[in-house]
Amino acid sequence: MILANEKKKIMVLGGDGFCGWPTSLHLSNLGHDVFIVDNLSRRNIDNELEAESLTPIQPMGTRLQAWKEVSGKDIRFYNFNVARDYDHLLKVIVEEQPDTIVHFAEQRSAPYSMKSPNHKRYTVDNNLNATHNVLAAIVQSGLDIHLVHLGTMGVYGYGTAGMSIPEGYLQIEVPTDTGERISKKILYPADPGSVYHMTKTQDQLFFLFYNKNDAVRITDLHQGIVWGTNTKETMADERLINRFDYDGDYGTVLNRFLMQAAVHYPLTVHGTGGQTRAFIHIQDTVRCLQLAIENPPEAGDKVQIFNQMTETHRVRDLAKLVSDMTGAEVAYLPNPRKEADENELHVKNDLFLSKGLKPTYLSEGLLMEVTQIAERYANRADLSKIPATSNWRSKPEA
Ligand code: NAD
Ligand code: USQ
Repeated sequence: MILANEKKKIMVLGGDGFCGWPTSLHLSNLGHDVFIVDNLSRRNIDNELEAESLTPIQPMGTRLQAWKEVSGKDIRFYNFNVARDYDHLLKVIVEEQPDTIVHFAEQRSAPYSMKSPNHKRYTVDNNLNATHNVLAAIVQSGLDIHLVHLGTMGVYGYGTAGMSIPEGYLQIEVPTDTGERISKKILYPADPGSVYHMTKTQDQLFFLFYNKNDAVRITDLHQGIVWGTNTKETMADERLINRFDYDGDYGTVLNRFLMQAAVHYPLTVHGTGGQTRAFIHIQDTVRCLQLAIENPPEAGDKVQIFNQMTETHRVRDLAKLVSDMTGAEVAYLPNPRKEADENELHVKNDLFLSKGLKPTYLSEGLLMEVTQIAERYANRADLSKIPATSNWRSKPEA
C-alpha cells in the first residue's frame, strides 16, 4: 500500500489487454486511482481471427464488478479509440487530470502486422496515431503528465556482436572534420523485424521530439516477451482471470509451448530454434510498471528508457525445457518469419534491478503455469488455431 501523499491518478490506455488488465488491478490494489481507456479492438481481432483466449476472460463490466467485490475499489472505464477520437481523448485528459498515463494501446502482434497489406496499414495507422495523439493531447492539455509507454526489445534487433544492449542509448565516439574525437549519446540504432516492431521504433522518435520540444516527461519501457498468465490480483477471483493467447498470430512462444504440451501438440519450433530472445513474467511486468510510475523523470530530463526483461533464452532450449517437464514432442518447422536462424543476445537491465525488481525466473513458475492454466483450460483449445500462418515473404522462398 502507498501513503496518501503518494496516491496518483493513473490513466491506463489499453487496460483491457494482456498486460494492461493485470497492471490496472495492481496499481488499483496499491491505492492509486485508476481509470482505463480501451476500444476493445483486441477482442474484435479475436472475432476476426475466430480465435479466443485459452482462459475464459470476462466482459469489462463483469471484470470491474468482480474487482469492486474483491477489493472494494472502483476502476472506471472509457470505451473509445485513442488513435481516432482525439477530441474525446483530450476531453478525458482535461477533465480527469491524470498524474500518469500508461500507454499499452497498440496492435502488438508481429505476425498479425505481417498478414496482408491491410494488416500492415492498420498496425501503422493504429499504433502511430495512438502514440502521437497521446503526446499532442498531453501538450494541448497544458498538464504536467508523466507518460509511461510500453515499447519492445525488438526496437534494437536481436544481434549484438557480443556487446550487451544498453538501456536505450549508445555512447559513441566520432571524428570531427578537424580530426578531434567527440563523444555523443545517441538512441541505439533501430533494427525492426516486422511492421509492428517498426511502429515501436517510430514511437521512440515521437518521444525524442516531444521531450525536446515540449519537455514532456516520458519513460519508455523496452519489454521482452511476456510469459505467464496471472498475477496476485488476477488470481483473487476467476472472473478477474487474464487473457492467454495461443493462436498462431497472438500466442507468444513460451505460452504457446506450455499450451501445446497440455494438449499433446508437438511444440512448434520455427527453423532451428536458434533465435535468442528476452523474457519477463507477467507478475514482473506489473511490478516494473509500478517502479516506473514511482520513479518519474524530473522536469527537463531526457526520455528515460528501461529494458524490461529478466532473462534470455534460445527458442530450442525453451522447447527442450518444456519437453523435459511434460514429455511433449518437439517439431522443427519451416520458419514463416524473416529473422536470423541463430543469434546471441546480451541485455543490460540494471535500472529496474537497482530500483528493487526481484525477478520471477522460468525455473520457479513454469510448472505452475502448465498445471494451473494450460491443463486446466485445455478443453477450451481449438487446435486448428495453433499453426502460424502469417508469412514474412510475399512468396514462399524457392
Ligand atoms: P493486447 O493486445 O493484449 O492489449 C492492448 C490493448 O490495447 C487491447 O485491449 C486493445 O483493445 C487496446 N487498444 C489497441 N489499440 C487501441 C486504440 N487505438 N484505442 C484504444 N485501445 C486500443 O497487448 P499486450 O500484450 O497487453 O501488450 C500491451 C503493450 O505492451 C503493447 O504496446 C505491446 O507492444 C507491449 N509489449 C507486449 C509484450 C507481450 O509479450 N505481450 C512484450 C513487449 C511489449
Ligand atoms: N517462435 C517459434 N515458435 C512459435 C512462436 C514463435 O519458434 O510457435 C519464435 C519466433 O520465430 C521468434 C520467437 O519465437 O523467433 C519469438 O516470437 P514471439 O511470437 O514469442 O514474439 P515476438 O513476435 O517477438 O513478439 C512478442 C510480442 C510483442 C513484443 C515482443 C518483445 O507479441 O508485442 O514486442 O514479443 S521482443 O521479442 O523482445 O521484441
